[in-house]
Amino acid sequence: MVLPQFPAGFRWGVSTAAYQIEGAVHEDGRGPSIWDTFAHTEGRVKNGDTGDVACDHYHRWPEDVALMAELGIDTYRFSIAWPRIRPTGSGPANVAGLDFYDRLVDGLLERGIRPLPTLFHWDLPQALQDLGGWMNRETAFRFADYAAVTAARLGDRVKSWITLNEPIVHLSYGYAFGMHAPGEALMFDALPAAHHQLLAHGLTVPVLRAYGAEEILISNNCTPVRAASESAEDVAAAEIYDAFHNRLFNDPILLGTYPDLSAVGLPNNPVHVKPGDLDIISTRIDGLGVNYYNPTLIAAADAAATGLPFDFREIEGVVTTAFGWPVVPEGLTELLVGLKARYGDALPPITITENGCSTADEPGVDGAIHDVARIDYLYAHISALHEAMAAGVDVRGYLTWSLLDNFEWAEGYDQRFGLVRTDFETLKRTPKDSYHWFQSALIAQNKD
Ligand code: IFM
Repeated sequence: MVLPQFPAGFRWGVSTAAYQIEGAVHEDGRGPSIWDTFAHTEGRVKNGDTGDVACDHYHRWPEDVALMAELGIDTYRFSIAWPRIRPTGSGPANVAGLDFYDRLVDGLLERGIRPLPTLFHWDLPQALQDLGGWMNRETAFRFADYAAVTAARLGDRVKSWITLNEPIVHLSYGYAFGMHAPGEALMFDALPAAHHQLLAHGLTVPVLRAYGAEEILISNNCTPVRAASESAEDVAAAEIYDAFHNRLFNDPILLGTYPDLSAVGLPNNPVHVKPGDLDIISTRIDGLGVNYYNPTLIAAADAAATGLPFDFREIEGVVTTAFGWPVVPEGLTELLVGLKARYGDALPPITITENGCSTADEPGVDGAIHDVARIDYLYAHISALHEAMAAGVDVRGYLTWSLLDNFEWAEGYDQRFGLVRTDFETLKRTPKDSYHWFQSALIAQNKD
């Protein structure tokens, strides 16, 4: 399975997130985050798993960086734990927390790997949640403060930043439906948490530039939305879902406007949007991070029964991952071509900041992990990405989720997304077959 050739300078990498891999939750002055609280609340996470130890990356990062160097990637996307830097969400910075990321950044640069930190991957300091979390407008300003102290320390070496990871997932799972921390089930009343995340993003862009950032992105989870039938009801429901999942976070940033949500009875000028906010939110960025996993099939729903104006339908006739997610590589081409059609010149260059699959892989009798399904998945999705580029979409890099099997949020340690197996008893890392395949693919890409 030989990949098509990508342009010189195309970036290849892996992505991770702090709470999912670091562990060491009580070390060096780190404060509690909403995920510590949530995971330690009975019944919230499968098997009672927590991120207390995770992959112990906090201590084993040199081994992990060595694995990345051996893999041959040029970019590593990780997240910085806000509660390590500002343990109570505001007040003085925790120097030991900054020291950790300082060492990691130096370790990456020594190996020729570009650090690409995300400033928020869902681990809000619990102290800020106690004041309302993202429902409170003030959190946006606390985020910009935290970004400033972090960039002041790392900005001489870190030139590329991601502000937020998947604000739609944090909004919907965390604040609307309650399946993730902080566990609020506010349904449409959660919308201020969307706006305040967007405001945090916009406020942070000039802060990062002031500390030397050359490239600023946001990572949005995007899905091509398909209607379950051609009926006017299903098509209208699919449009509403598209507005929520994709446009709620892309439109304000790229166009400076919110999608029209009046079809579900929501006001177009809600009180939480203050004059001038959309100008801040639409401050120019240098790239859009796209996290793609699968398309979504939508039918009309009886809102009175479910509380939602759309119904999720299964995509039939396709392979699924261990998570049960449909594997639809051409959905990535469809998504990227669709983004280009929707935003035109307003669309900055794209980096795929996440794409990958969970597989139920166990070591074979030979001790190796033959995760053929992941190799098939990666090959097909990277090829689909190449097709989108051939169709004129400007894509600059591909980062797979994830380097290591890790803490998969409410699923605990049950879903394995890594190129490298983590034994959660011994914390031993074992590169899987997909790691070796990706390594050979990168050698082939870089042969000239
Ligand atoms: O593990 C998550 C990640 O934190 C955010 N994007 C999706 C991944 C797989 O569910």
